[in-house]
Amino acid sequence: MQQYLDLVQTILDSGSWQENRTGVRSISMPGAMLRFDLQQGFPAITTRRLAFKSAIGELVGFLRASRSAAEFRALGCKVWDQNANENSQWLNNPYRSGADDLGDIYGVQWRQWPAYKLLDANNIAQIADAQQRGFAIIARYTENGSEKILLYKAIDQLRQCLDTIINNPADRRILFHGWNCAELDQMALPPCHLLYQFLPNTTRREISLCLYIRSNDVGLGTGFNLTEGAALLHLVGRLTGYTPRWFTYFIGDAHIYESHLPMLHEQLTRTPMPSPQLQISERVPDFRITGKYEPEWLEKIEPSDFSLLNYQHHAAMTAPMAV
Ligand code: UFP
Repeated sequence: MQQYLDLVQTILDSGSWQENRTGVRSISMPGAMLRFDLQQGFPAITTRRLAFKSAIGELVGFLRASRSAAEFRALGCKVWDQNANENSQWLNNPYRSGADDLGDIYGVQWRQWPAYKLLDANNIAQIADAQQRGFAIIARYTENGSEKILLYKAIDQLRQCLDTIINNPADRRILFHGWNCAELDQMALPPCHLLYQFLPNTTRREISLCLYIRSNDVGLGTGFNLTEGAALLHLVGRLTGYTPRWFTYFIGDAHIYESHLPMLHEQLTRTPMPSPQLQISERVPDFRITGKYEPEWLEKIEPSDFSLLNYQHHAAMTAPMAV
């Protein structure tokens, strides 16, 4: 994980101080990229202890479209508690439905992106096409003398990605997006990691992932987000019969909060240790062994299905999260 330390050093050397909504200043740098060959190991931070179980719990919550901090806690991840129950903007948001509610965050968009179509009632071809794609008619009304039909569908973007990896792996459109502009006002936090693109290589039976993060807290967030992205790529590879290979991680605003500086300065004095390996439990079917495509494992997966083998790391350290 020298790459992580290099990123920290580059931000310290070339970034500049910026104010932001959290009230904790940060040193920020526009644009950064990390790239990992997952065949060389799992991109776990080793210069302090990674909260692996918490990161995996969060990923599993996203896979289940969780929208409650209580659900994340039950999965072993406490990072949403503050955003659900202490973030004053969210507490006053009319869409918040009570304690622990997070709104339509990440997983809701990944698995249930709400999609509406408003069509002219006399356009039979469009209506038939939409229905064939799973849209259901939810209302009819007349506007200026012409009849309109409103249709709705919750789009499972992640499931569609897996289906395409199986049925049309040459496709260059295998991606899912978290940035639903129409619903940003209904989320405790607009998504940071927001664009995931899968790139299967049928010749080598390898699959890669490009992930774009608009805003990344390099002290606390990056280690977490790297773990989740790499674990997701491993899981998608298992369910579709591909070996996970390149994980490319793009950051828009790469920043270090002032309160994280002592922790990161200490990490820079430490020598990274060899990367661990990720193991997904045997109960999760390997497409290459069973020959059966079982995407329902996206919801059946449990945090305990992921383990980190041979994880060596320096002493644990922590710093406060800026909320
Ligand atoms: N943040 C991350 N990764 C995440 C996540 C949040 O780094 O997965 F959900 C950090 C980035 C930033 C803050 O420091 O949380 C979000 O604030 P903003 O929306 O103002 O960018």
